[in-house]
Amino acid sequence: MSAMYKAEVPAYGTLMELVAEANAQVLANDPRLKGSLEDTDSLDRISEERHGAIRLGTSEELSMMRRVFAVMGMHPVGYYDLSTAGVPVHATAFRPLDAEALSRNPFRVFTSLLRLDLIGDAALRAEAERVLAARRIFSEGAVQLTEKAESQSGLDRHDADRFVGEILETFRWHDQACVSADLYRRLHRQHRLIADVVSFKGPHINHLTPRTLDIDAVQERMPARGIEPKAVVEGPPTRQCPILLRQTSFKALDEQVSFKSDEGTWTTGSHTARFGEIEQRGIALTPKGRALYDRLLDETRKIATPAADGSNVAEYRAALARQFRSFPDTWADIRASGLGYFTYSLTALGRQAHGACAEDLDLLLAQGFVRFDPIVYEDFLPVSAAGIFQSNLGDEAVEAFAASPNQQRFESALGASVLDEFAYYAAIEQRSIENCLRGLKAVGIE
Ligand code: OOG
Ligand code: NI
Repeated sequence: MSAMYKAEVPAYGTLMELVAEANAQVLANDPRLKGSLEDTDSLDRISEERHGAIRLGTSEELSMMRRVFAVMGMHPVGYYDLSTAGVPVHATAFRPLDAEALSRNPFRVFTSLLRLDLIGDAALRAEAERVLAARRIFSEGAVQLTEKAESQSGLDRHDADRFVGEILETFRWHDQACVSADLYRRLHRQHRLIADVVSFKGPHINHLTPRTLDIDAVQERMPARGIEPKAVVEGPPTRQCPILLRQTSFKALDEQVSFKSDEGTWTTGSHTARFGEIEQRGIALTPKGRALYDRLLDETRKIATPAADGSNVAEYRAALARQFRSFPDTWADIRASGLGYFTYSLTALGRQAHGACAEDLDLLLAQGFVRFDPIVYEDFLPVSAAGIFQSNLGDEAVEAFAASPNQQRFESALGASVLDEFAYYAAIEQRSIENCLRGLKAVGIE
């Protein structure tokens, strides 16, 4: 998919080069970071994609997509409602779940489902529904191999290769629209995103996102390489202890497409959908930490809401930095205030310790028997996601829909429930604590 996307969107290839350069520079300047990444991540894959995104039109497409991702060990985590931000979709992210699976495949797909129920114009809604109902986004082969994987719990090497080839077709770009220029225009006038989802044969991957070790550097260097970044980096400000997720993108490109007229002739037009993004991840926050994050971000945006034209970037950045001074910025403080999730493990000392009280974690930490490390946030942020959507849907003002999250409806379309991300991180933390305590008991500490 990466190779396909680079070939289709050359600016994305340039972004990948920029990321690789910036990452190499960070590693050259910081041998300690390099050492720790060597221990925990595969360094040779450091600059590779960590996520991508697609937008689906119907519940049938979403539930089939869930089955397809399940074949690849990717499962729906989290529910994101973007209606309040003026984007008529709700979403989840498909991703591997446990640490081992994530280290083999750290790739996620942010998957949105269009909400035609938020569209006021009933006639247009019916027309869009009709177009969507007629399309098939999966090849016969993809469906057959998915069924085969389900019935025999997996695929052999040969079938797995065929499966990847078939599924890749679903994510491919089609420059021939399946609607007329007139219908495209009407959908577009209703909302650009509706035109993007309804007008084409399939849910083209709309961006891929490599991991960067220095998002500020890449953001700054984009213009010199001829790519136009969105106005601001989404998420928390630059910090000593990174939290959650920071992301930015280059603006979607105008691409040539063609529309079919009733007489069967093709007319040329253009469509803006595809872009490139970069991300940098930090610690997963507890509900308390997340509430603090949401409050500080909200206060920042009351002072300065980032304007699409970049006119108040300096003001927004200053407000963000100022507000986030109230978010503790050492791992010890973040832990002590119960704001973040950590894994705990026995130190060399702990592995041979005698005479400690094995129930008091704080004491064990103070005695140097146990250490703690931040758990990386593997999910997404609705306000940031809305910012990424917006900057790639054009710069005109957006109407906000009334808040109408509907997780139940999303899950019924999906045909499964989504995993609660907080429960997921809490369980990893809890398991690590239990392992530590068991380890201490094993060396005779009660
Ligand atoms: C998805 C935007 C959300 C992210 O990184 O938060 C996203 C889209 O534009 O379809 O990918
Ligand atoms: Ni993204």
